[in-house]
Amino acid sequence: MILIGERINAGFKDIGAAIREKNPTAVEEWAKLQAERGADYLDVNIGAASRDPEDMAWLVRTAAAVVPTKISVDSTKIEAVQAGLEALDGRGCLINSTTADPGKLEKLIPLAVKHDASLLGLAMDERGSPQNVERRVENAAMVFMAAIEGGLPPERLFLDPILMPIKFMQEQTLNVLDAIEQFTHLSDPAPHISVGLSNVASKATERGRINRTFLVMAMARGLDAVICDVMDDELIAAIATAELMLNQEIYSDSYERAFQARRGLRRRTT
Ligand code: THG
Repeated sequence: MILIGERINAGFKDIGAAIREKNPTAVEEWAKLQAERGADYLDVNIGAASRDPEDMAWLVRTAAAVVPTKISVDSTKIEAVQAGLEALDGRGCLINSTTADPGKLEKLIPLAVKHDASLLGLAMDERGSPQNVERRVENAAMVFMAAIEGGLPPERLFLDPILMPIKFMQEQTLNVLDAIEQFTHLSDPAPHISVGLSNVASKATERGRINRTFLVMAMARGLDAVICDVMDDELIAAIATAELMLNQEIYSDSYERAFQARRGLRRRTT
């Protein structure tokens, strides 16, 4: 699994305040904590409240200064994405995200190519969030074809079927699982398939259990990347175990430690 740490997001109070005050402390701390837990990418999101691309440049620079981890530049605004990419030092990064909207594709695909970045495409379009499997597959296929034509190979493309809160849109959870499986048939090798995991448990009780259970089910259908709370040890253990079930890793009695070692995972002793 490709793990993308969700925590540097203005939706969290400490990060929102850090951005407003340009105080790097909380951002640096969460960058280090998530990197220590083996995150492959740090998702960096300035939130809906900020319109200023310079906020994204600051947030990316602040996180990237303290860890070598790749950055997922998360914004719906093209100007903010561009500012984030320009603030980076050429390390691998992920543009999060485009939609199937042709106006976005024609700007963001060349931007990904220019910066050697990967690109995440949400399976939605100008008409909004998809309510069924067919619309998700249609939008994902649109992103996929535009990416290939634009020079981005499947290995640099992530498709996101748009996971919604089970509390409010219960029937969409199953649609997301079906869409994931459909996405795996787009090409061989398939593009990466990713979700924003914590969406599913939004406003629910038992958030941890809902997140963990959905993730394992989604891995069985072909999910190979996830934006999630990498500090959740039970979630990480479930991922390590699911990788065994899917025959992606060889069984050993110490498979959890092997998983952690592969990721260079360290625990803080202080
Ligand atoms: N797809 C893609 N990118 C995404 C998402 C997605 N980026 C943002 C989001 N969705 C993924 N990140 C989060 C981060 C936090 C939460 C959910 C998704 C979250 N926050 C708490 C809540 O909503 O209850 C509130 C935070 C707090 O405790 O203050 O759950 O789907 N490509």
